[in-house]
Amino acid sequence: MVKITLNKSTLELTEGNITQQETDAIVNAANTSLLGGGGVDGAIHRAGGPKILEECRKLGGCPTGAARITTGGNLKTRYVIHTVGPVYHDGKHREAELLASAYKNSLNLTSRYKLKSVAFPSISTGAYGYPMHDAAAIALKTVIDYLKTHTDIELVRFVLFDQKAYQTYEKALQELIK
Ligand code: AR6
Repeated sequence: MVKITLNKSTLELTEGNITQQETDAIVNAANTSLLGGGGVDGAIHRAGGPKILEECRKLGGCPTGAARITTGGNLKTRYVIHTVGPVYHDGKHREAELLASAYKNSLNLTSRYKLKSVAFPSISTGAYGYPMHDAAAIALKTVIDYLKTHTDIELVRFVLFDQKAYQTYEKALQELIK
């Protein structure tokens, strides 16, 4: 596990499963329908039970780069923040801007709900095909910039699903803070 301090907040990288996190909120890498899917999305709905989908249905979808919030259902977290990352084409379709937006809007919701801790998966790097190192640099930079200018969130944790993802984030973080 890697931990760095920014102002009074902690940014953490850990290898693990997002559905097991006890942070106030966890973030879901959803699609624009908000009606479920595979990957992290499937795992969250399976572990969290039907209440999450029930609330999602009432939201009427979510544009790419935006974020919405629901109950955490049966999960250990109070809230699930659903955000939609971009599908990666060639890097020339506003992918970087939309990915940063997905993180920024999720952090804005965390603040608006006065939550102290939030856990993110590596958005867009599975089914949506975003190259992991580029995505990690954008994710980390967006969170670091946010924590430098907002002091309300005490902990932002990245939960990376395997060792390779973890090591890629660790390298991207070193490059950003050196
Ligand atoms: N905990 C943490 N990370 C995970 C977990 C987990 N339980 N499961 C997978 N990952 P993906 P996307 C990692 O495909 O690329 C869905 O069908 C995974 O290894 O879940 O944003 C949605 O409905 C990868 O690095 O999300 C959308 O249609 C990362 O999480 C679409 O996939 C993201 O992979 C979204 O695609």
